[in-house]
Amino acid sequence: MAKTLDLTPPASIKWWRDARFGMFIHWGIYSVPAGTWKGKRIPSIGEWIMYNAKMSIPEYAALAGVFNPVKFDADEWVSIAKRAGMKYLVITSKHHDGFAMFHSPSNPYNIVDATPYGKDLMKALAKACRKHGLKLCFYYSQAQDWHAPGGAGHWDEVDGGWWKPLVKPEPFAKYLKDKVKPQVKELLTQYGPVGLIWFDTPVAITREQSLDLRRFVHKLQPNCLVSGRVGHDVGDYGSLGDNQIPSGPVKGDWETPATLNDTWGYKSYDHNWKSVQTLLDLLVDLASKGVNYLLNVGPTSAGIIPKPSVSRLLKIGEWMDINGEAIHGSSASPFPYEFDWGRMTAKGKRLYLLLPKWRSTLKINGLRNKVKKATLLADPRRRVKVCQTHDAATDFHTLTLNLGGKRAGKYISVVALDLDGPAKVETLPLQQPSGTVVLPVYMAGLHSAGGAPALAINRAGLLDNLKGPQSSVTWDFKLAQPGEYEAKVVIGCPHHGGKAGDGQRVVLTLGDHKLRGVLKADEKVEGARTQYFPEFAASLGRIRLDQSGTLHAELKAEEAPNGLALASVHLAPAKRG
Ligand code: H79
Repeated sequence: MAKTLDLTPPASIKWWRDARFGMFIHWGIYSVPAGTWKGKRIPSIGEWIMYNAKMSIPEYAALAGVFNPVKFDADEWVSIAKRAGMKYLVITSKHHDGFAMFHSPSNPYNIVDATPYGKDLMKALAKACRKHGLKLCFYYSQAQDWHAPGGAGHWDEVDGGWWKPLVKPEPFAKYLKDKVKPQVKELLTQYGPVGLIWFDTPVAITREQSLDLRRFVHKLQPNCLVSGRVGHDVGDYGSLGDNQIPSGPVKGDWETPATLNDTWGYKSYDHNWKSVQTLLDLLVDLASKGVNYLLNVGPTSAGIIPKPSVSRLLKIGEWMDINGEAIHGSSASPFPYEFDWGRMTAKGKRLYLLLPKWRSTLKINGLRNKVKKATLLADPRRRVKVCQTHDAATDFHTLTLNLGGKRAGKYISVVALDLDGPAKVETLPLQQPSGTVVLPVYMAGLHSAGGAPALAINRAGLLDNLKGPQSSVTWDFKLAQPGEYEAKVVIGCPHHGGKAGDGQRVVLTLGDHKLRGVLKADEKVEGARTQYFPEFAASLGRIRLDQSGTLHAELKAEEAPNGLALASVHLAPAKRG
């Protein structure tokens, strides 16, 4: 009988959990064309230029002949990451183009043997990481390799499209044996301790091959973690989609790789930089959900991290100097939903309230602990008045903080709450002090009957497949104020772009009342989280809720042949008139 597979991560994962914030570096010979080929700007992400411009192997390989990053300074790169409050650094050792950015004795298509630069800069980077106390980690594209025979997407097969069957099992196995394993071994033996190997795009790799790679890494360096994209969910932690921000807390260990502009590898004309505010909003949002933020820079072919990236990272660092304790070593918010005023993280008996917009009074419902003290991290001497009440009829605990009129700190102000013990919170969705009620689908009961497919919440917290009247999602939630409410359904998109669910007929039951409607998803949900995975709010109209206390809600898709990607149901006090 087969032994049950033990997928417990090494104990070393503790450093990764505590880190919360890391630097991704996409650097390769694609930084030479920097997004332009034969005078044309090639759309989409820069490190994909070989594929997107349909370059031949000799054409692309010639770029190595001019790759000479004389301005590269390992110490400076690592210092920038450190200043930003990043605790690990993941650099592309080999991307899908197949070119090794390290010295690879097993394969001559590498920086030492094929470029005029001729030096193994990973050695310098390893040294700088040790000096500054960051974990050195390597990205390695284990399945896609457009250069090596047998690799997924090898250019002979490109014209067929790489989403079509792209690998022949035997040449792929040979490629794993002859290129991937020797190179992974080099990465794990030439540079001292490696924090993790960031495998990516596990197209066409079998489960056995993913497991074999995992074992191979752990055998060479038992403390080295293996990223979720090794394939088949056998990594030491999970990887969300590129730039994907979950809508709620995720169980287990997860990370989101993300861009500072819209590319990973350097493109000379991508100036769509996110603001410092947006970057901090994302960092804080992810931390509040227990997710690591791996934020990318794409250095130029000269070896320079673009100035707009550096200036943003340094500003993040200034914020971290004051507020880093709310991020490093923190865990997800004990509340299972997002707040409308900001985000929360936790550490032992401390809660951190992270406010992007200042408010002189902050109210929070559902905290059952006694708050012993509240402190503003940016102004520790300011007195924050704390008031806690309990309404016996509705069993609502309300905490009121008087923060004062003057904003403390920049970008996101942080209040630390010291509790009488580990946080104890109400687990049902609660009406918020603002009057709104959010019913996230990841907190719902999921029901399917009559042979309908079982409903499932995806890793980003959305329900992808609500369709047909036999399936429903239900919630119990607590309301403090009876009254007239405006109901909205928030829908997401399972894939980039599009609106999943627009035009479909749903029915929302709240207590004895029903609201029927066809979703018209024309209100875009604003915010940093939805830039790459948009969400839309569709109004269902008004509904009366006559009683306070615990209420029941149910949503069904009466006619949704294509399925509905559901994020949440929102109730907001209806405006009079
Ligand atoms: O390394 C970065 C990306 O290159 C890599 N993951 C992050 C961390 C990645 N590999 N594949 N993908 C992301 C999915 C890419 C899809 C696309 Fe395309 C590439 C969209 C546009 C270019 C392939 C070519 C699909 C459409 C055209």
